[in-house]
Amino acid sequence: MKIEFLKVTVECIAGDIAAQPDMAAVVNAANAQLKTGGGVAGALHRAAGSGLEEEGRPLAPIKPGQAVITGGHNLPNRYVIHCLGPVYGIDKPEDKLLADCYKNALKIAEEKRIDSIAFPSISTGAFGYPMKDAAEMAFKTVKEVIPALNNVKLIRFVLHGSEALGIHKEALNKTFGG
Ligand code: AR6
Repeated sequence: MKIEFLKVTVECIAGDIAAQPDMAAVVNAANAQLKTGGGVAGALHRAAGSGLEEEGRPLAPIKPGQAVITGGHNLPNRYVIHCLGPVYGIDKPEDKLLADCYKNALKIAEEKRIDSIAFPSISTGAFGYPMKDAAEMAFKTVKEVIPALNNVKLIRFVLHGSEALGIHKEALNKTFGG
């Protein structure tokens, strides 16, 4: 499912964030140390190889809401933008910190003249953020940022499974529809 808003396409698909060869950048749901982990971080680091962790080491630690950029190493993408999402119930205010992840990632993408960027659903796995709330915050933030974008033309959300896709489709409609 996709929508177009001010010449920027926002789409949701089910899939694997580590298998998006048509995207210039993919976003990592990182840990503060920019090391491999479970979920998204595990998938990206496995596919990228050890060079991703090596490049991340001098950039760590990062804070909740922050984003940093590295190369894609063995991934099919030129860049990885690493965001540290808030741990739900611990890093507060969660909604602002989650919005900061999307804002800061898109800001970096814009600065690097990246035209296509794929996000996972940050914080909704190990970090426990309820997915419906996270999806609504993600799209609200994207909608706010789009008017300032000149280079980014495609923003893709890559969701793990059909339930996650359904939640995101509904939130996308709610945010951009009507
Ligand atoms: N592609 C797309 N989405 C995925 C994939 C994948 N390959 N794998 C999982 N998801 P998480 P967080 C979904 O835990 O909550 C890590 O271990 C998953 O179902 O990756 O921000 C790090 O090291 C969920 O909806 O990220 C950190 O310590 C969403 O992606 C911590 O976990 C995010 O799940 C970050 O936790």
